[in-house]
Amino acid sequence: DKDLVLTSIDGDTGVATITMNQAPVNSLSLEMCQAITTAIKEVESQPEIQSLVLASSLPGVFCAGLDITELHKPDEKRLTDFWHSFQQIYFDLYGSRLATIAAIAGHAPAAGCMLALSCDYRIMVSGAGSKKPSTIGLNETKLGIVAPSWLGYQYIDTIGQRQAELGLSLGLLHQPEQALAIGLVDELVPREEVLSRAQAEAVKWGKIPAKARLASKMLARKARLDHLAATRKEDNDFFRSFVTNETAQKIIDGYLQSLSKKKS
Ligand code: CO8
Repeated sequence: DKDLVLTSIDGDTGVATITMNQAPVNSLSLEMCQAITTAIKEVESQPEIQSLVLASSLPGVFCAGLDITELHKPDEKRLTDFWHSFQQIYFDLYGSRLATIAAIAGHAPAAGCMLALSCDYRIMVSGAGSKKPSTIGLNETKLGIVAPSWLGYQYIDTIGQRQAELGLSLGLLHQPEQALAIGLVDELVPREEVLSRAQAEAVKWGKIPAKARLASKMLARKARLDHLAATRKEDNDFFRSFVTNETAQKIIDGYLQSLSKKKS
């Protein structure tokens, strides 16, 4: 069995790196969500580790978002488990005691953007000189689906109400320079520097006194995390009824076909 996620720890700096490793696009299947959660928990269980980089082993993609095949003609039980495991990443990553740095060296649409938003700091590959720059954003509305409220609030809390309203309503996927301009990412660097810059940034964050750093993070995030914890089941019920609806199924079916036709 291939590892969906690879974890490494730099013995000198104490920085952990979790690398998503599911070709072709690191889409979030049930198993991928579970593997990410397991990896975060394993790192967190090591008290000497203070910071974590989230990266991708794929050259042009950070994470393509939810695995759309999970949403297509789903089995009810699996769909429930799937959404539960996606919510779990939000709890584990957005609420992590670790300082978390996203190394975004490729596309990060929808739930891929959610992974980045769940980190404390985002470093993205620059678009300069690239014919097909990577993009990041919440494109759900373009697909006729809607981001869950907790993801919408991560967006609002990060880039502010106006930019989030525009981005969510229009389903915008931002090129790197634009993502930097609206505060969706914090830094742009050339492709070959994304990982090393993220690891260096993780060293810096790891040196901040951990209790004070975590308390500050929770100041901004705890109410959101508590809200989802209190409404987790309703959120799952809403998701299932939305996705299993006939109209949504038609959209998902069409989108899957358009994705796999793209190549030919
Ligand atoms: N899920 C499953 N398979 C996917 C996905 C995905 N999200 N994305 C791509 N694939 C598949 C393609 O179908 C293709 O398969 P095949 O080789 O069999 O034809 C393969 O991966 C490679 O894809 P591409 O050729 O498109 O790869 P590129 O490197 O050219 O492009 C991109 C990479 C830019 C990531 C592109 O694949 C893309 O745009 N993917 C779709 C991204 C997207 O729209 N994701 C949204 C997912 S929905 C989501 O996350 C919503 C969260 C909230 C949902 C709430 C619901 C109620």
